Amino acid sequence: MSDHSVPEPDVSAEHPISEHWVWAGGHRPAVPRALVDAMTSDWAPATPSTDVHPAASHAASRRERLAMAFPGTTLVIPTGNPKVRANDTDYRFRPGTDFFYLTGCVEPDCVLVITPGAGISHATLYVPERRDARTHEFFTDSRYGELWVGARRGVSEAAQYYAIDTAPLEDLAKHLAELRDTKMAIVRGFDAALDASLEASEDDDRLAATLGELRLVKDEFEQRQLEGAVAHTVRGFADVVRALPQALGRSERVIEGVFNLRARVEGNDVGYDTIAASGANATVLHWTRNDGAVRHGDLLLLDAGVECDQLYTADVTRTIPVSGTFTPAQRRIYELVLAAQDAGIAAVAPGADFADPHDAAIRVLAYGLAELGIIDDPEASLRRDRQTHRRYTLHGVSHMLGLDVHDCANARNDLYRGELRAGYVLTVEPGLYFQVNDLSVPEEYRGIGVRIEDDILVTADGSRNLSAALPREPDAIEAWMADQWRLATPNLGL
Ligand SMILES: [Mn+2]
Repeated sequence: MSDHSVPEPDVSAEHPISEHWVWAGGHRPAVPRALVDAMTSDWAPATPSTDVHPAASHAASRRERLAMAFPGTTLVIPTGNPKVRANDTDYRFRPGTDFFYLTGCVEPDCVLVITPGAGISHATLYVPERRDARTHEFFTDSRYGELWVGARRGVSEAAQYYAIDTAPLEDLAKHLAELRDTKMAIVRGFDAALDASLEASEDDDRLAATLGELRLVKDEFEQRQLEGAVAHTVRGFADVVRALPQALGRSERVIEGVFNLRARVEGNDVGYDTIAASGANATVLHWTRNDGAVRHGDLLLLDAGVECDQLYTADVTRTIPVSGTFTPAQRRIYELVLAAQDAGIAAVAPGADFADPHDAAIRVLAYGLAELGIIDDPEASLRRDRQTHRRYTLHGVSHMLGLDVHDCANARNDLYRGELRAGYVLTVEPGLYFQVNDLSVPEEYRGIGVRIEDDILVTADGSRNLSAALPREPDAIEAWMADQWRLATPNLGL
């Protein structure tokens, strides 16, 4: 017997709402209109916040500086859309870096548009309308509905918090169409629909480059954020040392998990996948599988950084003996890399060339490799047309650091690789990597990988090592590890 008082669902993607039903999408059954009505009524309105984003004034001046480089041009900077991890679940959203730099906004799908004006440019942040209890999506949309994902800032809340004019995202296409006759440039690669809707312009590349170049100098707000990210990272390294006894005989995942816990507790996340490489895995540059065994007698190479809540990331590497004591062979290689890093750090100063720390560190490594009998003639190896030491040094010594771990990548080469200026932050991270099956290396060194990496701020009169709180000298590392083990060991329940 059927109940003829219940109408059949008569909704679809094309007609998502009817008198009796609301379409819920996918395999989900249609939702009764009566339930939607009940779910979207009798909610107290949220109290408007009076908070303003801590970097709002910095973001405004960044927008102004950017606009000055593009007179008469409309600039379109999207943040990007959620990315699918599996079927209907997304990765946690991380805003596009240039967009975030210019707004501080972390909501997905938003687009910043800067239009030229008479003398002064005008910025508008296009924001999706809220799916709060005034809309049926509040309950029927599990990706955006606020019942499912929590309240977010809509058009009016974003205007208040980011101190910028806002407009509904739904109006963007119409507004861009009205600007069709002006020159336009867009940051490509973030929003496929927008990319397709705007004609490619030679200013697109220049816009990306200019943003990379603006981001080279870190203002005081950014420097404080980087200092915070480094401080959290230092704590994460100490956490790892304290947890080492429990990692012994288990996998590098214990190391990764302990560090990443600190990253989530203190910051937004890790700034990049943690490299927790024990033993010969340390010779694999991008070892992020972290599923190898942690053994007594190994060196552990940990390359990890906390990304703070304002998305600036540290990038620090330490190579430490799992047992708490370096073997003589490990110490010999370690001290060589340390000497190279000292020479690299000493070369960081305003007016120096970007390549100076690299050249200084690599020179030390080449001479050290010759002393170890691994290469014959360091001066010959250092010649541009030989470079044989690179079999063991593998990578460059420095990159810029900021919102992206490899920051300012779109800056033009002559500026990125040009003169260092006060406010730049770069890593100095020489390493030596002796593959486990490298017959050109004495047997006692095979399987040893050492990298030491610090984050260096260029100051008006020299440089400051932001990560100096983490010991680098081998004796200091051994003493620091012993100190950590005297403290209570965290019980990971493993
Ligand atoms: Mn690095």
